[in-house]
Amino acid sequence: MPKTEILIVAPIRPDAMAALEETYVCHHHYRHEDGESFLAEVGGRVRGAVSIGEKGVSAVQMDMMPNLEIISCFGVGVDAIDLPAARERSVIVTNTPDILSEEVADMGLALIFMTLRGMIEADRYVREGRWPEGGPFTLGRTPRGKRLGILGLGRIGMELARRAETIGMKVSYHNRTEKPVNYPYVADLVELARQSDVLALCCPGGPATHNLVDARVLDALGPQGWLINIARGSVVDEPALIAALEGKAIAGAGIDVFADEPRVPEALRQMRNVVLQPHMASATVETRDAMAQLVVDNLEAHFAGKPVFTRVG
Ligand code: NAP
Ligand code: 8YV
Repeated sequence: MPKTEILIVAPIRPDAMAALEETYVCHHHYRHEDGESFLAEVGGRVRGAVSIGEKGVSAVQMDMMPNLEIISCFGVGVDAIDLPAARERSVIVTNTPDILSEEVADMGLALIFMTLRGMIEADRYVREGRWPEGGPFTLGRTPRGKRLGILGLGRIGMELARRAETIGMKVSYHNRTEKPVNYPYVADLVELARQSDVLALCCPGGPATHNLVDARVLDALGPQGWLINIARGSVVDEPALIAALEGKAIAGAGIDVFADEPRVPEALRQMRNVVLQPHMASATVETRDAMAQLVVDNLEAHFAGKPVFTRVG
């Protein structure tokens, strides 16, 4: 029987790629400068696509793959996939929830520490040999006793909440709907920011959350407040964030995700009260391997005529 043909929008982990190569004819979209011409050439034969959170699959690309049955996404966030277009075309979309939640929450906690304790700046202080002359480094702030507001108390938000509790933070949250949890629910995001010392973003990206964190939210967070973003860059009005940091309307920020990745505004890169990470909250060998295996498993289940493991929607 001829092998099923799939599109690889972006490569995933080596073992998973080897498994995909063995089972399918893989068309490597990312290897082609002119991806559209490449898709025009192979798209008609493609029945499955592997993509990653940052790249997704557009409606135009789906149109170029009229026999597409499934998009298996490496990542839990599917905001880059045109979901309505997939639904219209009866294309199944799968993602990689749960298995990355703890890793991503760890990054949230690490960003809280690194930001409040000024650890990256302190590291520079030592490396640049400024310690002998400069003496003790500027004191940081403790997270203990501080109020953590979580925007998006889902799988990742809950893991962050648990971690924050263990270091003595007081957690409250905002979602569109209240959850049966012991953390106080705040129905209004501006109010949550007002009641928080640290505001951590853990919600999905996409149109519903676009620029949800704007100047009003940042003003409410206030000059003693920190913003942590492990969600998506699109959730924050980035120019407003830069203005808030420059004007000391907030104290600092720890940011893993940006509006136009991998480009990060020069202004943010120059700030000393900001900790920046290159979208790597889930980026450990163990977690990325588990995510990649789930991508493979979802494809395998689908093409074996079985239900997929983690269908979106
Ligand atoms: P999840 O379990 O679906 O949780 C999302 C939470 O956000 C839910 O509690 C949801 O509650 C809330 N939410 C959704 N839309 C909202 C809105 N418009 N306003 C307020 N709250 C809203 O998702 P998850 O698995 O925790 O993942 C969350 C997101 O983290 C992903 O979608 C992805 O963008 C991001 N992520 C980032 C990285 C990274 O590398 N930095 C890694 C993994 C995931 P309601 O439905 O009640 O509103
Ligand atoms: C990954 C993510 O960076 O799961 C997500 O939504 O953003 C991250 O885990 C990405 O999807 C894989 O490149």
